[in-house]
Amino acid sequence: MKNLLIALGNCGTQIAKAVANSPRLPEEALSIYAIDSQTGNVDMDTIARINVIPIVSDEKNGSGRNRQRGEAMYKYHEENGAFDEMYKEAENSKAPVLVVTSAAGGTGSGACVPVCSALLSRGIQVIPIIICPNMEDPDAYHLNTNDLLLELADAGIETYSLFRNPKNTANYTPINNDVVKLIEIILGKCYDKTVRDSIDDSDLDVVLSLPGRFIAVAAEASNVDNLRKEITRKVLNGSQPAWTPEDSENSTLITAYSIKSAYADDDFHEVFKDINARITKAPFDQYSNIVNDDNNGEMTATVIVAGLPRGEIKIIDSQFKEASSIGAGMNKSARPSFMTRKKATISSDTKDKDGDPVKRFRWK
Ligand SMILES: Nc1nc2c(ncn2[C@@H]2O[C@H](COP(=O)(O)OP(=O)(O)OP(=O)(O)O)[C@@H](O)[C@H]2O)c(=O)[nH]1
Ligand SMILES: [Mg+2]
Repeated sequence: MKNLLIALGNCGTQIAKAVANSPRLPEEALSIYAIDSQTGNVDMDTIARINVIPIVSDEKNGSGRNRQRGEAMYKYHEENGAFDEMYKEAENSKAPVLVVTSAAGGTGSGACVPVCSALLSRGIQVIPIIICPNMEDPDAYHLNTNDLLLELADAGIETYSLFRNPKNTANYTPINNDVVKLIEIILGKCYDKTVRDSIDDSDLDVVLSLPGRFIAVAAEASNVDNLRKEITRKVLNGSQPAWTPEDSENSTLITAYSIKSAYADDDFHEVFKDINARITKAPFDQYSNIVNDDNNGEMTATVIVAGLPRGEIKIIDSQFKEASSIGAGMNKSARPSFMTRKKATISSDTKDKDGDPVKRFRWK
């Protein structure tokens, strides 16, 4: 059985492309759908691997960063059957189905809740991976983000993952690769078989069923000390929000650690000791995958911490200071009634060449 990833909007589509390049996530293991209101993001390579569903709707491509419009476009195409095949595939996929999108835009952020709800209503476990704006991004990004998180909670999403975009750069390659890593880890593609402690699908099922936010990171280095520093840096200061010692006191956490090195059973404690020091109350449960393998001198480690609180959001002052209107201080003058007899209407009776009505979506 395959896993399924549904990518939304521009950000989602870029991440889908990075996922498509992962040797750990080949076509036989993972089906990928990308849904966006722009088709310019898609090249021939992408089309070969990714099922692209355009939700272009009218002459105004995109959503104008308007979540309601993103949602309306998704629902319109849903009603017309555009996602029937994807939903069928989701029903026959290995759980969980992953949905990846930025929170800040219109198309992906607006489509995310209807996609998740459609899957949940079919009894499918769905985990959203949400790319949040950084704290310096414009208010409109944060308004969209906050609305999305609230609506996901209302829709019944319990387990989820959040990333925070970097400041002062639009180079998304590193963070997109971090998302790819998370996907590899949570789909169980980083755990080699071993006769020692191991993490299997049912262990992952427990970890990913724990309500709350989870993080998943991977690191590699050529010695224990560097591996410890690198994995600790990625957990505490990486693209996924970390947690405070108080958060760990107040949360029921489950952890899953993996290590592959020549002396993995000896290195295990050392590599994760700084991360463990941040978990002040012992986790409810802990899984580990320990592989003794020389691995050509490279050492690799992964961490999942599940059950975390959401973390910081930016509260936006909703008192907008509107500019005075173009007609401020003016009154409408009267005019002869014959001039208002004609009113603008939107006709919906366009026909195609066979005489069938053309259904057109219009944003009013
Ligand atoms: N991590 C990451 N963030 C991205 C990427 N592309 C855009 N973003 C961020 O995503 C947010 C904008 O969302 P988009 O995904 O472009 O929006 P959309 O879903 O296409 O919606 P529209 O507003 O209709 O274009 C901003 O915060 C960008 O910084 C990407 O490839 N990776
Ligand atoms: Mg877009």
